Amino acid sequence: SNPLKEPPTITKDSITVGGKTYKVDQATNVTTTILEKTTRQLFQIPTHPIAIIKDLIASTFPDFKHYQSFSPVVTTKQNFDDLCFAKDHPGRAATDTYYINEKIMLRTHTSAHQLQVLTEADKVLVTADVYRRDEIDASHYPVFHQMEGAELFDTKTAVDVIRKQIATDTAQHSKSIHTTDITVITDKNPKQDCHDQAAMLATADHLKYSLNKMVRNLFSHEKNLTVRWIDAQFPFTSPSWEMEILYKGKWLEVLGCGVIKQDILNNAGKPDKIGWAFGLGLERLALVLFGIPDIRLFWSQDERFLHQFEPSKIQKFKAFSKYPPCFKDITFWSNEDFHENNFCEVVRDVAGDIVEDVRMIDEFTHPKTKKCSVCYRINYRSMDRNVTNVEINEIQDRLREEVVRRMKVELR
Ligand code: FA5
Ligand code: MG
Repeated sequence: SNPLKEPPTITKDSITVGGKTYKVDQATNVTTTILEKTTRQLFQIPTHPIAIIKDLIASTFPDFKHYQSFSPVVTTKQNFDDLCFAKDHPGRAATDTYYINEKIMLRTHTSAHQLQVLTEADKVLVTADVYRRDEIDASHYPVFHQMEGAELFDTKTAVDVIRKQIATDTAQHSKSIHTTDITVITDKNPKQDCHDQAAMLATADHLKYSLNKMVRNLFSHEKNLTVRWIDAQFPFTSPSWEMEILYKGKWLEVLGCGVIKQDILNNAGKPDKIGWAFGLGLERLALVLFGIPDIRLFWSQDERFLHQFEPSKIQKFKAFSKYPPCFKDITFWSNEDFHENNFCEVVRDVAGDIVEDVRMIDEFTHPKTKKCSVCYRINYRSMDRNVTNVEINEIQDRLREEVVRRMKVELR
């Protein structure tokens, strides 16, 4: 049996998830609603859009070792320290990350497994569910899916090997792609001191070449595909980029990538190698390729969603009836500890996937008391069933109680 499929439990002293038990402490902020998501494994359901995209991408990296069964529970060392995150990096904040305890957390990216898989192989893919505390709307959900890829070359022969490979490969692939993939190194996006310039540039070319080919394959129905490379920053790569694709007139960020920090390869026992890595968001691609209007739909257990897709095939999503929205406002005096992500967490715990959107609609500071008042508008709407007014009023009442109890704010 798969321990990841066992239902998680939270008690006063401990959390059990993936068949293992962890002590809770003052850093614990993970909730049952979130832990329950760890058992769903959407990318393992062959007819699920997330799995379909994953399989299509993996097919463009045929000889890569694909890891798909890592537990989402990792150490802060794996998720941050091993990847050269500074001790005060904002990604570590409790407002952004789900902690099981001070040292144990839910991974925020698939890069958490980079060091381990690079010790085992030179061409790797990792697909997994990742967890981030965030706002609530049609394109944000606290759980989403990433695919990580990395490839290493012998530093001494990298230039020759890469040039030859790109030349043979280009001769076999003719489909057009418009891309700005000339690598320009700047002070803001520097070469690592330890790297040979020519080996680094060849690695960067191979990275961009491989990823251009991957999106070209994914968007094979688009006659003209336009891709651009934007300078980016990650603690674990340098230089670094983000790939954006022009889709229906808008630039869509698909992935982050770069030349792997040499410290990581040294720690993986591979000091004589140079390599690239990327991390991409599977939902971002699935939303546009399948035309899915709301990120919550990926989590729907409704057959009208799950039964419309076929393995390895991209097809447009057919909407089933859309139910009417129901707006409710909540207004309270905020306090110094207030953070929007904490508020959204309470909303999600009380109401679950019935919430489509949470938006601040008013904020003011009382001129005399200097107290700050905020008003949030919550849009309740189910994607797959009718919700009665009575039910929503009950949820809103419970939300009002929970916000006071958990956030110590004063309702108005
Ligand atoms: C990262 O997570 C890096 N680990 C990526 C990386 C890997 C860089 C290896 C270099 C080398 P970022 O936070 O930008 O970076 O997320 C990567 C991708 O995940 C984004 O481009 C986007 O496609 C997707 N993504 C990020 N946040 C969300 C979200 N809230 N919902 C859906 N997709 C998201
Ligand atoms: Mg990004």
